[in-house]
Amino acid sequence: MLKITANFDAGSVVVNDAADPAAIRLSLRPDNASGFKQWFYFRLQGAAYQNCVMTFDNAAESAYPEGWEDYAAVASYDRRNWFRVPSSYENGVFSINHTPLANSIYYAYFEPYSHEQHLQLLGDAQGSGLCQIDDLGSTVEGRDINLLTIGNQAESDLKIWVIARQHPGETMAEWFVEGLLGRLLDPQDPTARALLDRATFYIVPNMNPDGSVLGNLRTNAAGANLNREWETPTVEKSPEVYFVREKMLETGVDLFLDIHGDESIPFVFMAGTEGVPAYNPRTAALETAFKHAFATASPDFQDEHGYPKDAPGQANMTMATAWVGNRFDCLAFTLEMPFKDNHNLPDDDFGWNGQRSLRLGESVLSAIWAVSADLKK
Ligand code: GEM
Ligand code: ZN
Repeated sequence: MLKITANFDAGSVVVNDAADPAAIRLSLRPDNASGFKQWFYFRLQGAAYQNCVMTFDNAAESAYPEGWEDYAAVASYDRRNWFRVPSSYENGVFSINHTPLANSIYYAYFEPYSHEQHLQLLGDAQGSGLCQIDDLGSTVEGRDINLLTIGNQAESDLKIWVIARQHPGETMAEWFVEGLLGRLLDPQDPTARALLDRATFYIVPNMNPDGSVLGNLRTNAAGANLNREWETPTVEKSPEVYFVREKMLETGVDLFLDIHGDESIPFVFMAGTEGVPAYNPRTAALETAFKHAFATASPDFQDEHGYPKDAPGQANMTMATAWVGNRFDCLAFTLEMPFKDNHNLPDDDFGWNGQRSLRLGESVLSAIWAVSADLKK
């Protein structure tokens, strides 16, 4: 007898019929308070050595239907090691075709990053002795909005802000922060040590802990897409943005990174602030230098594929990178990692995953170091 459940941290699926392993009929579940859907994460029990065909009948209604093209779901027996499983997208139906080798297996849209892992990340960071944890306020459901401050906070320090996972289904963003933090807090790492001599880092590892636990793709518990709240955030609808933005206005910002995942484009890429009013040749030169240094530090980064450039003055100013880059006239990027794989360096077994996100987070410190001497206005 098969059983499919999702009643756990970040679990999300609608089960229509799980009687026949060859015809398991599922649907994508919408975010708790909005229509966005694409994230799924569920447990299948009782199917050892049975060929299972799991179909999502509403995949064409997902937030990014092109995200199913050339995409494969991830699976795990132990919730630590995740691998890609045979998947296909035809006539609006996304299908997973897999024969589990044990009676308990998990399937997900991408390698999860649990709330327990998030709390452990905070604990480990504080345990380094180099990191101060501050509570900036509470989320819609009353979880803590935590800021990690790393550095001497000297008045002359560069203020480097990194936020991640405004969109909770983009779990690669928090894997990335784990990598960045691990290197930044390594007292043996020369780049980290030299950076902390001239910069204080302000890092929010998860901007959307409620949406993460709820198994949402794009919104917080109140149905807000946090990356559209940066012009007029409110404590009621988008406290996560409201309190972080308040703190930024207090500290100032010399460099800003907003870490995301992209459903459709099979590459690692960045989007800058070319469309904001304050954009100028200095920022343009810094963007070029940063991306060159990043591509040198990590063969997983590239600048050929990505989002279309915004026309001058046409940026969406409700987005974090646009609002911060403009308000502080600073270098600011949205960094995107793929739900699929990096086609420049494909891995057929794992695709893009947590560990590659973590290593990219380590590498970004080299790019920050490369431009750090030129960041002060
Ligand atoms: C984007 S992130 C910002 C996109 N920026 C530009 N210049 N197009 C969003 O918020 O919709 C995609 C994502 O969520 O990762
Ligand atoms: Zn995003």
